Amino acid sequence: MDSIEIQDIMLKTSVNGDLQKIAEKVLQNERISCDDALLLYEKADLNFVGMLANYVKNQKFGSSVFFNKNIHVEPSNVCVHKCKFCSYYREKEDADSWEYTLDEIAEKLRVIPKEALTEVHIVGGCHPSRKIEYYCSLLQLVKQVLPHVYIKAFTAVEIEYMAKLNDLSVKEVLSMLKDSGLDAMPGGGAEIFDEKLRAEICPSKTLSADWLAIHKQAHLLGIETNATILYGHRETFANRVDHLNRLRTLQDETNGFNAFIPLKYKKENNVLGIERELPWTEDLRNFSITRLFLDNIPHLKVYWPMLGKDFSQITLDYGVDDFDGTINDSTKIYSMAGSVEKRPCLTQDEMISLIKDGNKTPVERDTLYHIIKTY
Ligand code: V47
Ligand code: SF4
Repeated sequence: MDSIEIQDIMLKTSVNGDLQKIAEKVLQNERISCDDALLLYEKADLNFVGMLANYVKNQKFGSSVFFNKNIHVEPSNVCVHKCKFCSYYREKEDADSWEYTLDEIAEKLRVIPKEALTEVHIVGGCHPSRKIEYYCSLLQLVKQVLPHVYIKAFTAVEIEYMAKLNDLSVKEVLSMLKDSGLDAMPGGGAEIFDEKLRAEICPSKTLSADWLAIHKQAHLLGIETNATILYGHRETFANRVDHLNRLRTLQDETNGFNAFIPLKYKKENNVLGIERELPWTEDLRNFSITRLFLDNIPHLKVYWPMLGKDFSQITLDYGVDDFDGTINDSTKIYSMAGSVEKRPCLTQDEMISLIKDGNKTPVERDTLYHIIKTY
């Protein structure tokens, strides 16, 4: 559908003149404001934002949907922070804590066929006694065993903790990790930037301004990163818009974010005490509005282990262009919080079929979004 046809449908169906004006902005490629985004969250129905988000996604990428072949390595679930929404962290003494040695990780990596992946994603808890040498050696090890892969590793929260524990600056930590093989950083730890709410749900965690400063420093060093939002807990629509706006503002400055990943709060096995998770329709609205507001972050990613394969397929009609990744049953963060997929794993063929089912074109990419192959 072109922009004139969409405008026509919007004119015939829209009940609200202000929403109509936002649609016009989007269709004319104009940036929408924070007030616009708030109005969309408060008033727009799913079809309205979905049609616009799909239009924007198609303008940018046509029918392409990107995917990559990756595994997650989670070196330890021991963490000094005790975020209230987290179902993953453990004390060292807990029976179900783990602390993989480099040899144990090497063993897992050595059995993976080379062609099965192009990315290793590494995140874990902020471990109180693992020094930076462990993490540098881990990166070197991955590159030694799988020299062809990109490594996307360590949230800003882990980076901040490494700096503190080793008495180094963030710049020094990032430089050491980059020299050891770090290619990109994931977007975790952003949670919600509103300071008051952040202090309630993750009181000891990296401050919002520091999370942003660490990503800015990474961008300045040439390390591309992702960004996330944790939504569906106690946040207001205004909190979501504020979060997106802080990211959009930083991206205007550095252009270092590749992808944005909305992470839906899952309620199992954590102490936040939210009784009802958001309905699926709100997830779709959130993906759509995010696509409309974040006009400068190219990729909008659905993290399917959390939302499930089938639902994730639907998000591809609501602004999402990136279907992360084959995973190979290698992450526990979400299964411990009650995610839809208990043992997340997709073969390349399954991934391709899932994308093709929705009438889209699967495009395999690497971590930095270089195209590997179109199917
Ligand atoms: O920061 C923790 C979230 C994040 C829960 O950059 C929860 O490519 C929902 O950031 N319910 C870590 N979410 C995971 C992450 C990520 C995942 C996939 C891809 C990328 C990427 C990044 O998981 C944490 C936190 O926001 N989280 N607990 C929970 N109960
Ligand atoms: Fe630790 Fe991350 Fe869990 Fe917070 S969300 S407790 S930082 S593992």
